Amino acid sequence: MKNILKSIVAIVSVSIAFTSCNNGKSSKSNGALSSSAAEKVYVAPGEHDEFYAFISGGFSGQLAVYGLPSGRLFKVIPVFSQDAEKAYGYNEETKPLLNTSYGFIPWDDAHHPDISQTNGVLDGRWVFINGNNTPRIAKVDLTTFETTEIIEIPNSAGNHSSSYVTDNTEYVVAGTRFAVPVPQQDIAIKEYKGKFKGTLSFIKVDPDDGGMDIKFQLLMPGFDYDKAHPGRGKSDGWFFFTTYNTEEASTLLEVNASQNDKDFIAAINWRKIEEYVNNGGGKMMPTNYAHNVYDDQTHSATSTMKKEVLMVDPLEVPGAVYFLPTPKSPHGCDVDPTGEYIVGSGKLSANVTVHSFTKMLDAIENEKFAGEAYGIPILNFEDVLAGAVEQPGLGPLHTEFDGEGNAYTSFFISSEIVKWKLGTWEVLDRQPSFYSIGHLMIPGGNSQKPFGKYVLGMNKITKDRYLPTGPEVTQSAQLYDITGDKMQLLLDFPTVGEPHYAAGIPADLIKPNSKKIFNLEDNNHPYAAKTEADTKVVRDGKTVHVYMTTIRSHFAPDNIEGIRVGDKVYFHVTNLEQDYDVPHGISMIGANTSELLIMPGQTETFVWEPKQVGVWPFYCTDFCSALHQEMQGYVRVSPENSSTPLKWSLGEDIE
Ligand code: K7E
Ligand code: CUA
Repeated sequence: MKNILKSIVAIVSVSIAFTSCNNGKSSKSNGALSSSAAEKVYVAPGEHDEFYAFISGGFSGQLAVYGLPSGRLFKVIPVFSQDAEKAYGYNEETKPLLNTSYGFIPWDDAHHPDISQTNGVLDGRWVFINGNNTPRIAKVDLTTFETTEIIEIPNSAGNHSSSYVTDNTEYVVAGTRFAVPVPQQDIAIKEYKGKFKGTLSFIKVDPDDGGMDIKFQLLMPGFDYDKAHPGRGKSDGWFFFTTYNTEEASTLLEVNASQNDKDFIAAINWRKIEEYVNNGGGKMMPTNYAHNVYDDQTHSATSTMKKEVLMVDPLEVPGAVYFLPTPKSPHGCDVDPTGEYIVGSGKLSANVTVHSFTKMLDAIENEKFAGEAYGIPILNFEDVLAGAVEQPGLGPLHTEFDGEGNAYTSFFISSEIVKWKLGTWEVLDRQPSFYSIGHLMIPGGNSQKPFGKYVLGMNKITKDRYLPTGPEVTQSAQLYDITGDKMQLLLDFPTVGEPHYAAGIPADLIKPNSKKIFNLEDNNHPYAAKTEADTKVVRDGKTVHVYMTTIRSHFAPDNIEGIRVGDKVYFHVTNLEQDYDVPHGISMIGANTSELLIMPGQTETFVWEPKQVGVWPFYCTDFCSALHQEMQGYVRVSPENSSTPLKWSLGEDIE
């Protein structure tokens, strides 16, 4: 009797232990693993992370730079949105980067960063990222971590299937999410079917300086082009785009665009089209788009409006465009490192569909067609299918690869990452994500050479994982170790904006090239003052140009008189420092713009329009030395009709 009682007590206490363990699963059971997990993400003070991760900021419009495995945030690179911290989009030099055919657009929705590649391997030169809302692609230079080019995409709307690069960064692509009239025109929305078109843009990248230029646009049927991935290795020369709304509905898409059993992955033989175009194919079409380029020598951007684009009708290039039927509104379109498998994640499908590139070529050669759409051949589903991962989870979105023959797919609805095997399609492991994962990223995981080691999940919801901060709680990323058979959750860390895709790369591929200063000698800014002797103030009617310098710990000049109400005063400030990590800032009372933050050797400009008579101070905003607080000056503003002479000084009184 006593023994029976003892066993019952034992069973009950064991089950209590289990219950409490399960209840705390979201955080506390991971806490139980914390000592080994903590070790794996611990980067000691002063040590560097092994990887950079560039995580898109979604509706913040920016690109944030983190270290992995620590999850530490290093920098938010302003791309599509103004950033007062760095004066991006506020100073005169960077404003032209945000110019578009709609005028100055200081915001966008940034989703998919992709690092440049050479021979299908990340080369760490640039990272490209798309702006969804006002279609654009930006390029960030990975020596300066600054946005150096933005090209607008005409005839496009909701630039979502973008900005992925080919094996040798020959092209970066931009596919339209929304079909629109091309060219734009005033027609009834119900005319959608047949009249609205979808363009896929191929932007040529200069192999030396990364300069972008739209080579051609492909005028496709009016579907929604969602995601894209270039062929790799054996399938290099092709590009794949998922589509939804092949129903061509224009209202209540949640119902009307979910009718077809299968939508398509569009397979584009871009090399064939390039050849056609190089031989004079395609038609120039009038349009209007901005091409904005930042020059490291003048430290200034210029914006050029382009007036035409080369449009290609797919029917004019036989053998270049095919449709692969893919179940139920596919979102992610991912190609494995060998280039053989094209994974289409049908959001409403029970399975993850995988197409075979080899079978696709065979089906094309043997004309195994199931029909056509607007004259474009539809390949027979069974003839291109490699296999399917059966019921792996709910709401598959995106897939990355570890280079060891495994794929990792994110499932939004069932909120998990599922690891499965290419070729056998068997599920090997699944780990929950907290909560509702969107994209995931393995460093190099969309190239021919993934670096494995970690998968980073980027989640839409965090609920109870962090300290609450009012109704808006942080978005977040989660890092998993993938070196073993089973994934292991290591770390949660908050992210900037809403993360969509990210690009990761070994730090060694970027670190040695990171710029420390800008050479003052090479500064060709038209308003640079390269020594204090060159500083001056020049009046031209109501416009005044101040050629100013900074060095620890003063401005030259620091006293200016003879400015009048109604003037437009340009402060062109050159930082004379030539030491690493010594920026200076400047801000002026009442200026309708941000401060400047000027890197060593750089010149930046802000405009001040004084409204009131008086003596007005300016100061350095960046704590630059022990005497930073002394780094200040005055501007005397006189009435509009005053005859106070224009004078300036440093270290002496203005007489
Ligand atoms: Cu799936 Cu814009 Cu790539 Cu977000 S998209 S998750
Ligand atoms: Cu210069 Cu503070």
